[in-house]
Amino acid sequence: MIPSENFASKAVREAVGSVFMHKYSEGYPFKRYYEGNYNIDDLEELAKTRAAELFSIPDDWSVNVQALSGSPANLAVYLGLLKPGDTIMGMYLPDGGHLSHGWSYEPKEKQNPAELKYEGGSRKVNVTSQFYRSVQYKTDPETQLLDYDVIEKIALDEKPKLIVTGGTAYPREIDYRRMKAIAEKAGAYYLADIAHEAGLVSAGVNASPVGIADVVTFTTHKTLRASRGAIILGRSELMKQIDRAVFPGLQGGPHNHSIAGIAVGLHEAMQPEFKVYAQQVVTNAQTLAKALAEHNFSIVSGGTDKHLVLIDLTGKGVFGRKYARALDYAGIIANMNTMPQETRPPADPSALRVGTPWITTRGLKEEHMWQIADWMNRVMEQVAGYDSELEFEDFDKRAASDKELAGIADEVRSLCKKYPLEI
Ligand code: DSN
Repeated sequence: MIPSENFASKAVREAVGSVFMHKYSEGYPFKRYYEGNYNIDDLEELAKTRAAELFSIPDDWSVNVQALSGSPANLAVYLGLLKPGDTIMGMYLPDGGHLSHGWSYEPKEKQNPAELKYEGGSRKVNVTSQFYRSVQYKTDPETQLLDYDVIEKIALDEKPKLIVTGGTAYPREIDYRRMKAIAEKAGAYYLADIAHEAGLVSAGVNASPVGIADVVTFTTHKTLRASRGAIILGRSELMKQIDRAVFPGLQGGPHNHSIAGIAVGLHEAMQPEFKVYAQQVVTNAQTLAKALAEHNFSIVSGGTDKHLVLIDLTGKGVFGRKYARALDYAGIIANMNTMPQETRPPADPSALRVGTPWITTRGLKEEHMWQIADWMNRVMEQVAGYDSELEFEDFDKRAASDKELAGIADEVRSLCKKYPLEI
């Protein structure tokens, strides 16, 4: 139930394991540095054409399918459009942003919750904070939503060269038109990173930033359910520089087998059944959020518009790290996560993140979300009874031999057997 994961079809997996893995093809279609690339040229063109069609790009936009994954895709956009030292502005990582949106921090820094701008710290853990100056916007402390007036004020004060939206744990839709207007006022490029929701956007279940933002990046293996990789869509006049940043700026030969898997996955996402799947992903996540709330779990932002649910565990006494491990012993794989107004360390944060892309691929529907919420509640009730002072290693040992958790794992296994992964 990790929201950034999915299970790709046999056809996608066969494409990734195909002979396309053997060929070097530095360059772009029909302009390669190596001979023997006729089939590779056709393959890359096919992937680009399918991406353009699926995401309905305007005539003056173009596509790059060579970036190896989401972080390299974002880095290519920065390398193509910015100079080292320019200011980028993204969402604060603990509120749900992404490392590649300029993350750095100061160890043991106490955050002032009322301060909605974050200027980073000396630990420039991501390359994007080493090469660029980074300022970040936080979510509103009350609503846990983006506050566009605050973002506008920060943008006008800081005059970033590029503003980026998107991330890994923000469960709500983003107002792309408002963000573009803010970027224009501040004189910034606007990059919409839709890695998490690309499949939902392609299916029309979530709004699309294509044609609104200047550039759109996304990974291809999350809700989009293709193979691992990334796609960059953007205004053609900018894509010239971004293409050069991908190759030769950051990479050598593209991973043609990944591009093959992407081309197959894009074809699958064009089928009517994928739209049904994408809608069910969101319906399942919304049902899960509702069912968890009925078990007195606090849901960040009160719900979800997408495929993921962020659970605030501060009222439960068992936080993300221990709860995720206990769920694992009960057959439910999720991940610990930070949350808005986070006060705990990233390695032992306050929240748990769950998602529905993979379980929906299995065929699970609303009634199963109630069952899963019930299991998650039973796990919480069980481990809330442990001594709260237990160190993680001792907690782990106790959970590993907990018969209640093992019993839930048996129930999970029998549901999974009824809904095998066989697309
Ligand atoms: N690692 C991804 C996630 O889990 O959200 C983002 O890159």
